[in-house]
Amino acid sequence: MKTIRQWQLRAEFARRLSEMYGREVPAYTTLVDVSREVNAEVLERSGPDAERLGSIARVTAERHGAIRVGTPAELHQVARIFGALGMHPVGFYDLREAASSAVPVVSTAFRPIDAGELARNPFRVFTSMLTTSDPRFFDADLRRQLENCLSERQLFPPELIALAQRAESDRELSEQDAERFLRLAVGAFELSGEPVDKAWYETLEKVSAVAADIGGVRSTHVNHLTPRVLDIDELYRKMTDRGIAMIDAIQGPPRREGPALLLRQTSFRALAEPRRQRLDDGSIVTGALRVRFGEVEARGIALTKAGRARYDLCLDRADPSLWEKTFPDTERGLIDQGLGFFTYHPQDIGSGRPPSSLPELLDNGWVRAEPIVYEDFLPRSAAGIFQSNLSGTGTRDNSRESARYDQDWLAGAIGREIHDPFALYEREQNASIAELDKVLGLGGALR
Ligand code: OOG
Ligand code: NI
Repeated sequence: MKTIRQWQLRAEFARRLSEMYGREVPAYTTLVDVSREVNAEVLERSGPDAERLGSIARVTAERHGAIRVGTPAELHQVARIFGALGMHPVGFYDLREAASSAVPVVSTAFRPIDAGELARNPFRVFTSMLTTSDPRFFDADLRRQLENCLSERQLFPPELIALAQRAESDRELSEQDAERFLRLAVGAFELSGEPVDKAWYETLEKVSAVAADIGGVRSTHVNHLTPRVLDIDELYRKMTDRGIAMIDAIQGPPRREGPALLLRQTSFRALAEPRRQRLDDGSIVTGALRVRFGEVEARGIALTKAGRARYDLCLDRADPSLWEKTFPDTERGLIDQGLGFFTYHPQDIGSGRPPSSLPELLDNGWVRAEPIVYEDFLPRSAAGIFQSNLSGTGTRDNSRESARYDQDWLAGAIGREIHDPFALYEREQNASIAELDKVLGLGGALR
C-alpha cells in the first residue's frame, strides 16, 4: 500500500493552503507571482550566490502562515494537527508587550526542527492565542462572555484530530487517509460563510481588532500567508508599481551590503473582504471586514545571542548607518566575532596534517562554512505586522496588573516542549563541528 510520509503531508498541506488563500485573497496570488519573478531575476543576476541561504526549489515553495485561536484547548488541537505534519512549537512571543496597540495574544511558531526536514519543506505557522484572562484588555464581564462563546465552538472536526494523532505516531498515512486528512485540515482554515454577529464583533473590536478576529467568529481562518523573496526592496517597488497598497515600511534592518541578517518583512494592506453579518433584528446583510493580507519576507543568517543583542540595539536606534558599524560585511566576519550560526564542512584538499583550530582550517581551505538560515520570527517585526494592519489601536487599561502567560504556561497548555530557537541552531552548528573533528581526526580539538 502506498503511504504518504510526514514531510510530503506538510509540503502538500502548504501547497493546498496557498492555493486556497489565493482564491480567497487574489492579491496574495499577485504577491506570489511577483516574488517568483524577483527570485528568477536574482538567480539570473547573482548565480549560485542567490542560493547561499537555500536552494531555489526550497525558496520557491517556502511559506509561512499566521493563524489565531481563542483557548488553550484550541491551541492543543492545533499542535496535534501540526504535529502530524512534523512541525513542533519553537519560541515564545509575548505580543502584548511588543506592540503599542492592543494585541492581546501570546504566540509560538510550529515548524520542522531538523536540517533534513527543513530542506524538504520548511513550512512554518506563527500561531497566536488570545489572552482572555488579561484584565488590561478584558473586564470580568467581557471575559465571561468571550470564554463562553469560545467554549461553544468547534474549530476542528474529531475525525481530523484522530487522523492527526495517527499521522504523528506512525509518521505517515495511507494515501486514502492522507487525502482525507488534507481535505479536513485545509478546510478547517478556510474562511467561513457563516454570518458574523455584528454587535458582538464590534464590542470586541473596541478592545482589539485581533480579539474580534479571533473571538467574534465561530471558526478560524488563515490571517496571512507569506512567500519568501530574495530581494524584498525590488519586490516592494514592483508591488507598488502594480498599484497595490503596501504598508509604509519594510520591517527589520535597512538594505545593506554584506550577509543578510535574520529577517526583513513587509506586507500589502489588509483588504476589505465581503463578510455576511447578522444584525440585532436577525436580518443578514453583507458588510466588509479588513483583517487579512499578504506578507512577504527575506530571510537571512541565524544570529547567536551576541548577534541578536547587537541586532536589537540597531533596531532601537533610528540611524541606518549603525548597522554598518555594528555588523561585519562578510560571513567570515560574523564567524570571527561569534555573531552568526554556521555549519562547517571538510573540503577535499589532499594530504597533510590539518591545523587544529577552526579559523586556521578556514584560512587554509580545509573547511568551508555554510550559513544557517533563520527559521523563526521576531517579536518586533511581528508586532509591526500586526499593528500596521489593524484598523484602530483598541484599548488597554495599563493600571491593571497583567495576567501571567509565559513559555512554561504555554508549554503546559499544549502539552509539549517549546523548543528554544537558539538551542536548535547551536545544536546544528555543534553537530557539524563534531563531525568535522572526527573526519579530520583531530581528536576533539575542535569541540
Ligand atoms: C501574526 C503576526 C506575526 C510575522 O510574520 O511576524 C507574523 C498575526 O498577525 O497573526 O506572522
Ligand atoms: Ni507573518
